[in-house]
Amino acid sequence: MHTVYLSLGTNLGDKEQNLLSAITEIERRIGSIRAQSAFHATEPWGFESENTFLNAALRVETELAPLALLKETQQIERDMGRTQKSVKGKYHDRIIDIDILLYDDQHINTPQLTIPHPLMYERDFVLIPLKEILV
Ligand code: PH2
Ligand code: MG
Ligand code: MG
Repeated sequence: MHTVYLSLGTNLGDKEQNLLSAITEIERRIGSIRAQSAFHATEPWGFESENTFLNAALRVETELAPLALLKETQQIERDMGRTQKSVKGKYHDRIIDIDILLYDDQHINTPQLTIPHPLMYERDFVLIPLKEILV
């Protein structure tokens, strides 16, 4: 069993419902949620938008290997209606974003996946929820 920390973010539609739906799908398809932060209203970071965010962090126990976990989080994003992906630091408004922050104490550097998440230490919208649940 592996311990992973995920960051969730949304700035379109019913944001609270988007986080709740993502959490339900994560529990169903990825593993047991061991801890959940509060939902934090945050300003867009790294791009301009009139749509503010709701962000949260989760600690999850999963059997999935890192790339299988990535596939599952991306599938949940698509199933919830996300279309555009961020490319080269160009961000877009989104229904849901699920990012893998930490996977046990592993360091992973592949073209598809970098863990720990390379920008997490620069982002208060990640660090503040994460701090609530980090053990
Ligand atoms: N996600 C981004 C870029 N900027 N800003 C906030 N407040 N919350 C996010 O989740 C977020 C962001 C890229 O995924
Ligand atoms: Mg992201
Ligand atoms: Mg993402």
